[in-house]
Amino acid sequence: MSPRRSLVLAAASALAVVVATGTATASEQVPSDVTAMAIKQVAGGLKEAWAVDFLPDGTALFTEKDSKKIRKIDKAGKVSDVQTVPGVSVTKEAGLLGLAVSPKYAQDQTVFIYYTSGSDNRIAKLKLGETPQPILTGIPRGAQYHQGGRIKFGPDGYLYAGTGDAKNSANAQNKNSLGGKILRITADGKPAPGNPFGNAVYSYGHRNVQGLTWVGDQLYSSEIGESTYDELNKIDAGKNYGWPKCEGNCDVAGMTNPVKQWPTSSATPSGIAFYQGKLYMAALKGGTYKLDTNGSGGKIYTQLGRTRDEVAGPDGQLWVVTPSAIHTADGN
Ligand SMILES: [Ca+2]
Repeated sequence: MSPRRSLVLAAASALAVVVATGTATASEQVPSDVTAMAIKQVAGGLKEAWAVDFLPDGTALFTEKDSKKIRKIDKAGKVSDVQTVPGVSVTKEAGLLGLAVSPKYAQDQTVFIYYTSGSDNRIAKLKLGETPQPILTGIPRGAQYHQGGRIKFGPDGYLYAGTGDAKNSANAQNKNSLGGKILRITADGKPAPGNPFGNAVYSYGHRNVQGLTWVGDQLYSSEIGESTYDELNKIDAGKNYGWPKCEGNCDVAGMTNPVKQWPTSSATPSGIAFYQGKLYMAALKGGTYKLDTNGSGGKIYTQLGRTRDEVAGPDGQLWVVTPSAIHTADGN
């Protein structure tokens, strides 16, 4: 157990004793905000922070959707700009979205980004400070909404992307459209070998996927629903996750139900992470869901308001991204 975690537990225990005995007020014996001890803000004043990933030296890179900037937090905690990405179109849900560091960064010094252009959503690769080179274009964009945007490397070494239906729900069931899908590609933007339909599509029937993570080799995704149910899905190659025929659970042959569903009024899920045995799912309706892989659990960190991304950092911390700030936390 970390010293800080022990301290938090000790403080919580002290508070419990105080409450139980009534011999002293909380302010006399414990810090005024026990919860705050487990969460530390590492960047603030951000312009729609969207994704974070890490260089091998521990530097955190993050995107700001609205400023179109890649920025960084160095090991000493200093926040600075890396570069502004050209050609990014910003609307309600469009802009500079996902970011993933190459798992071979020590050899290739390559970073991948997902962003909205004037005509599409696209994935590009770059060396920091240099002009991004698109590797996959033609992911449908919506005027304002349903852009998807999460990218992550899987344990198989391929790059996965969650896309949106671009407000054209027919895209989700069209295996020749890159919209409403989870994609799986090589570092050159080609369909990964073994993909179920011979193209970039890995799974389909999605509305708007903004969260991807793995528990061992098993992929999980979050999905934002229309007006009834948001979803946590267990993703297998080639499966149909139902949209637009199904939103949440339904009984239609050939369509796969979510592991768990929540009312759209409480979730609107974005990034997810598997950290210390639990799934952490960001919620744009506020707080972070802490879940077992069967979806049971509830919200923590509600004091942070809207959360956009969750990442298990190489420093052993859970990184929690809100639109305006990035925090490190212990997951409790
Ligand atoms: Ca579904």
